[in-house]
Amino acid sequence: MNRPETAIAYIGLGSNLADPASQIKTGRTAIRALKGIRELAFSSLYYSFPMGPQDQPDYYNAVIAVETTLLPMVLLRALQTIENAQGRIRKTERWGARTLDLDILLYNDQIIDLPDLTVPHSGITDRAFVLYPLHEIAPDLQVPGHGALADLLSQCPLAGLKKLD
Ligand code: ROI
Repeated sequence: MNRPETAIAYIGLGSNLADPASQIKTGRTAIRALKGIRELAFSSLYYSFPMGPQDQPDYYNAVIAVETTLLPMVLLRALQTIENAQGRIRKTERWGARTLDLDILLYNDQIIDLPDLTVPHSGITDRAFVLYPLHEIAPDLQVPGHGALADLLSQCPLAGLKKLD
């Protein structure tokens, strides 16, 4: 049988509820356990103040790089299943607290614009908690439509982001 084509995807992990550091760890384990996914790299854990509404706990964030045979929408649904398994409750409020948020940041050099999925993720250009962990594991990346990751990072203040390990 032919080997299925693989892609390299970067996934952002974020949590600010119910022991965020262990939510991220459990999320990583669940991603690694998915069929059709192999972990290539995992960033340090980062701590940051909430972006958006301030009346919520601080966040922990990380980024994982994977090699995958899953197509983008299949990957998205698999990640949503993991979010739900970790008690994610989707509220009507935008930008509220969450036990686990998994975002596809990049999928090869693809630009995807679907109702449920935008790649590169919109936060990639100006969110320190996305850019810094991503740059840690992939310093030479080009972000389709936005140029070199290193240039985006150099324009993005740390804004209180702290690397934890
Ligand atoms: N703020 C931080 N610091 N980290 C996040 O992962 C994060 N995720 C979000 C919003 C609510 C926008 N703020 C965040 O979805």
